[in-house]
Amino acid sequence: MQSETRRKLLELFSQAKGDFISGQKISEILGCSRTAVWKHIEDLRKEGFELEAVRRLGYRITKAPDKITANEIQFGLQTEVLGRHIYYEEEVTSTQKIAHKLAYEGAPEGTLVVAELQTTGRGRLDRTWFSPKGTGIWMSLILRPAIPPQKAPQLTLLAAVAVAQGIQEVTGLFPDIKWPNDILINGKKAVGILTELQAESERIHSVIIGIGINVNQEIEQFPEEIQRIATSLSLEKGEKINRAELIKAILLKFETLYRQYLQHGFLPIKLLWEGYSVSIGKEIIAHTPNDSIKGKALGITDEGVLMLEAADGVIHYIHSADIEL
Ligand code: BT5
Repeated sequence: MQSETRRKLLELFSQAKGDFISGQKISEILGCSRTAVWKHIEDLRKEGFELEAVRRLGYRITKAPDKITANEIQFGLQTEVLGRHIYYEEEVTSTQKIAHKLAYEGAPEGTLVVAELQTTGRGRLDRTWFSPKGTGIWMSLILRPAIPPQKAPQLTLLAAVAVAQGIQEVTGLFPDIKWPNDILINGKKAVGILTELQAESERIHSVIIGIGINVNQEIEQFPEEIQRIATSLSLEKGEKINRAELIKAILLKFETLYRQYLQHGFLPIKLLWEGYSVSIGKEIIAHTPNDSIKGKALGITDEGVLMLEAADGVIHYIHSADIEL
């Protein structure tokens, strides 16, 4: 099916919100014959959509497939900017890499790169991010905010809140955020976020927000070295979760928070972030590339920097570290 026709058809079903649409109406809107409509419906079935067909009433979608192609994500997506351009691949090295290239070539704000499998998914400091096929969400979002480069880390925290809110809405689970970029469920890591910049000294060209979410993995699907620290949403929830639904929810939360941020600054985001934080008020150890500092996490500054009070009363301002709880 031509992608434009398919997009229109999915849009129609999306607007119908689960109600039937008559074959007649579909053929009028798509500008094709009833036989062609029937063929399009068969194509959707082959792609994994479940459709009900009832004489005189028409067709309705009863279940969307657990795929995360542009169509599945855009089907019912309520955002205006985020995810309006989607670049989907079955297999990539890293969605970050592709997003960097697209951003450099001028891709518009909100462009989303998403893949079923990453062969060399990466974390911070060139660490590996395990991204097995078909079980998780591996995506990178291109933003072009008019903010100074030093404020970009705030967007990591904003992303964490958006993902936490999205997870909470779709699964009912209660996520915790571990500063700066991990989301934990019941103490285990389910999400990692990686923020990268294309910038000059004073000006951001683009921010690439990489989000990795373990959605439907079983525990054996994690490499042994992370089985004790990692989890997936389905393991915690006890049932499989539709990935496209989760992406849509996260994009909508993200867009709302991002608008607030651009209009009112970081403070509203900070307050929401604190509501999810597990580290604040606790004794923690911050491992930085040169040092490990033990102390009490007092909170984050208005810039998103972690404040740590060491035993000698000195307050350390931590811009980037791994936190041990
Ligand atoms: C992160 O790094 O947590 C950021 C991860 C970002 C991944 C996304 S996926 C889409 C986009 N494309 C990419 O290539 N990356 C982004 P960090 O805080 O450095 O944590 C990395 C550490 O988490 C590793 O050293 C492992 O210990 C652990 N880890 C690796 N894969 C994991 C997984 N799937 N689930 C939980 N923990 C994992």
